[in-house]
Amino acid sequence: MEEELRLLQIDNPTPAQIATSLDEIEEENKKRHLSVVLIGHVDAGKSTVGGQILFLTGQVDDRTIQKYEKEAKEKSRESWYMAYIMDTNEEERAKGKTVEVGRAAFETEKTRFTILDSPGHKSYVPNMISAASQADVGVLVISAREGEFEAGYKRGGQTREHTQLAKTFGVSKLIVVINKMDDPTVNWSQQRYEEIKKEMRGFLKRSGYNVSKDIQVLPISGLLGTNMKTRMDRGVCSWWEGPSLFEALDAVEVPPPDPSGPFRMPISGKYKDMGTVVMGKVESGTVTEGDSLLVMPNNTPVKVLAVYCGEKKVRRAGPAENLAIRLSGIDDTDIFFGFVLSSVANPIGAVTEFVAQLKIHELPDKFVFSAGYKAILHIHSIVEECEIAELMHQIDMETKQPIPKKVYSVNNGALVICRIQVNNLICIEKFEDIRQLGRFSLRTKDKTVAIGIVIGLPLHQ
Ligand SMILES: Nc1nc2c(ncn2[C@@H]2O[C@H](COP(=O)(O)OP(=O)(O)OP(=O)(O)O)[C@@H](O)[C@H]2O)c(=O)[nH]1
Ligand SMILES: *[C@@H]1O[C@H](CO)[C@@H](O)[C@H](O)[C@H]1NC(C)=O
Ligand SMILES: *[C@@H]1O[C@H](CO)[C@@H](O)[C@H](O)[C@H]1NC(C)=O
Ligand SMILES: [Mg+2]
Repeated sequence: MEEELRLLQIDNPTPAQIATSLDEIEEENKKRHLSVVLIGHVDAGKSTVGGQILFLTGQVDDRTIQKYEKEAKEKSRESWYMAYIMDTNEEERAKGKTVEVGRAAFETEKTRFTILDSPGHKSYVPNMISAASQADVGVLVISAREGEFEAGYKRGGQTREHTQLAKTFGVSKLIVVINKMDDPTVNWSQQRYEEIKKEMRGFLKRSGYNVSKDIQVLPISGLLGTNMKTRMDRGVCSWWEGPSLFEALDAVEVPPPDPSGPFRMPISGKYKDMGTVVMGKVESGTVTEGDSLLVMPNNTPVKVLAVYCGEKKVRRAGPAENLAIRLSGIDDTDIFFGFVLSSVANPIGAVTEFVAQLKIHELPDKFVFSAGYKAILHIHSIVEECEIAELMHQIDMETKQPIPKKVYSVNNGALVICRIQVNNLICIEKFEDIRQLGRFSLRTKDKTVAIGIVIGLPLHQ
């Protein structure tokens, strides 16, 4: 009976088999995916731009907008209703400031986008960095309103700090949107636009961007949605002949993720079900049913029995997919969160120390950052106690060059290179190799002390 069934399936594929082959076809035709982080000074309009994108792509209806208008008015924040689409918690709405990174998704002709709306306030810099280190492209939002550009751009303003941090944490392309062009102090003035553009281009060049290749500047109104989805209305602004924000985003060129890289999937969940099922997001490479892999750092050889992408069984899956993988060869009790499912030919290294570039954010009272400092390391799905073994040198934020003198301790705001040690073997990568496995935060008492990237690993372990 069973034999018969199997024969039947060859001639008449089951719905599951059809779905599997359709998935593979779909995989191949799929639009590229880009993550976009919105950065910039507090109140520049990041959440408004994010909310407007969702509105323009039909993801928020008029009734909801009216509800937000009413709620914003009740909180004496009339103009904040568009930002309310992204700022969803009570504190954010009451104060008109983003705290948590907001997420949203939309599509253009060639691209599926994930938007990460970061907070501009300086207290939340770690959240901004965490968003930036996940992004391919940055949209730097600048307010053209009288006094606001100046306030954001001066020392201590977040326009410069965010730009430099975005560059440090891997955002290689920037679209600079000069926002609030509709404001009565601006009235779509070309002179104001050019003034800001000139200043920004000089600064971006000094921060290490190639302004002709990596930077695009354009004027918008996030509040009114002007020059965002469709090109500029000539009745509103006669001098702008360039692209809209959506066009500019669609045209950004970034190297696609490499499906032929070494397979890496940090394990963030597991259960027992006809073998051991592990869950996680593929950060590099491709997995196919039947593959032999290693569970690291304990070097256990395993075999892939089945791959599930969401609810669907697939034969093969590549980078950025969230998967559940059924394995044979390992017991679920031998797997811990933070372990990495890895290729055999090119396995991920397991280390107890690494060299990092760190931005010190907020030290506990009366503490300085020096060798011997202890914190909790959070890197991909790993949570592990660590100690600073050595401060190597401090980096000048603007020039990105090491400061040529011995450093023993640093304070908040410093950018430093240091050596970090942990007690147990951990599997990580250099940030430049696989970003998501090479960026981390250091925390003490639930506060982010520093954010960093892995820049060096020991050669032999
Ligand atoms: N006139 C005008 N006002 C705008 C525009 N974009 C944003 N605003 C206003 O600027 C204020 C701040 O907007 P948000 O979107 O909350 O700014 P944000 O950059 O997200 O601020 P943080 O999350 O605190 O960093 C609100 O009052 C908005 O209505 C615009 O294009 N034109
Ligand atoms: C912008 O236009 C408004 C209304 O037309 C006017 O009241 C305001 O003075 C203008 N502002 C500038 C800077 O030209
Ligand atoms: C910037 O990019 C352009 C275009 O790719 C290139 O011709 C130019 O040499 C680059 N400039 C710098 C300073 O790298
Ligand atoms: Mg915001």
